[in-house]
Amino acid sequence: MEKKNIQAGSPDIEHRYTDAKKQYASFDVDTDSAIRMLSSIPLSIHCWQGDDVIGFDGASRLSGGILATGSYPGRARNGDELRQDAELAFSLIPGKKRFNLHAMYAETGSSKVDRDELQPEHFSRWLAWAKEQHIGLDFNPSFFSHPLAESGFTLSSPDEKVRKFWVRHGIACRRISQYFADELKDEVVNNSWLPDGYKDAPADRLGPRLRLQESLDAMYRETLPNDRVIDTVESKLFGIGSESYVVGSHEFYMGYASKRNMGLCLDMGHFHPTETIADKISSLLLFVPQIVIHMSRGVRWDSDHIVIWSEDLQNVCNEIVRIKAWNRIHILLDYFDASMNRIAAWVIGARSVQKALLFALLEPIDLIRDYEAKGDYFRRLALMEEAKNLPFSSVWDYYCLNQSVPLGNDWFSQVSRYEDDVLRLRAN
Ligand code: RNT
Ligand code: ZN
Repeated sequence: MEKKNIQAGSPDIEHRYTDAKKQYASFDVDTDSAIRMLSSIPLSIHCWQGDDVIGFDGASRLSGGILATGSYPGRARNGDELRQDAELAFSLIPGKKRFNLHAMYAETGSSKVDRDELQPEHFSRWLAWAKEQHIGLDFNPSFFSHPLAESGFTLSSPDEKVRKFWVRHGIACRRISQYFADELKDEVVNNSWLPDGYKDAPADRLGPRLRLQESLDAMYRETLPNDRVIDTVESKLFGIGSESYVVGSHEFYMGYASKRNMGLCLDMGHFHPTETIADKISSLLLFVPQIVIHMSRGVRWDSDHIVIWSEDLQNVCNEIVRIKAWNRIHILLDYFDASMNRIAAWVIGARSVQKALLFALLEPIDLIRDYEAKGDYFRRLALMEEAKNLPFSSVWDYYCLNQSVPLGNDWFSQVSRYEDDVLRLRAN
């Protein structure tokens, strides 16, 4: 892939960086160490933005109460296309990257393999690619877009056969995650989200939750050989078709994860619209070993819009950075927009998260905390506001330059060229 010569304006960028460095230093902030830190924080990029969450196992539409709206041309239709698209996105995103797969992205060749029979070998191409790209992998069982999820219930189904099928799927996925972890000698987040719930008011809220608890216990019973697989469970408030009741609610999984000492996934779109997950992290870290954050953006509802550098995102990143529990918090993207170029969607979201993390790393937190400790609340607030006026963009540009990714909007033309040369030729 041809890269634009980003070195062209570099003397100016270095000059601006030197100035910025001085300004930040006057607030006791070390920009060099912020950049170093940022380049070491892994960001897990979700495969499903590339194909509108369809997968490769024959589903023609997305089910489970989530929705990718839009019909922009160029959706990836197989593993090779998805990998090729992701590679372009990687080249435009600074920092340390991982790739987050769903079970329905298995590559089973000409044989039809149902989800409860998936084996590590069905992901060998993904693994080989991850090795070649020097990236880590994360994984998810897929409890939707499948005939046995059509009733709206999977692990909590009243039908024992259905429950057992999905338990077997969950077990198969943990083993696939273990295979990735062993092969890559790296941690792998194995996150379970399921759509189970009722459209209308249920008469029995307890029964499905008891069944879900039992199924999860069966799914996680097997002790894996080491602790490289990070099992996490993801709650949700409502979905399309499960507006009145979701079995795996926040309380359900918060309780389950803390009781079973396993990880919890917080999706930014899965709470009441004015509720933010920023305030939850410090509490939950006291009770669960690992937290996964699904970076997403709800517009009026859990709409999974592309992540932008919003105040909400900034608050979450501030918390992550302030807490410094780097080995216990994992940052993953989760959104899907089919109304625009999907590679650009990846790049916009990932770069926004990187910006918010950098902004958090550049916060004059020591000074702010001193004011807080002294009860000097006007200085605390005033400094937080003043920090917004520091020359962030000079540090960001310098970081992009160091990471050999395009600066500013220099990446637009690469995406457009790829759209013309590759995406437009795909029949949708
Ligand atoms: C759905 C959850 C879940 C999915 C992905 C595809 O509301 O957020 O994380 O988006 O697993
Ligand atoms: Zn999610």
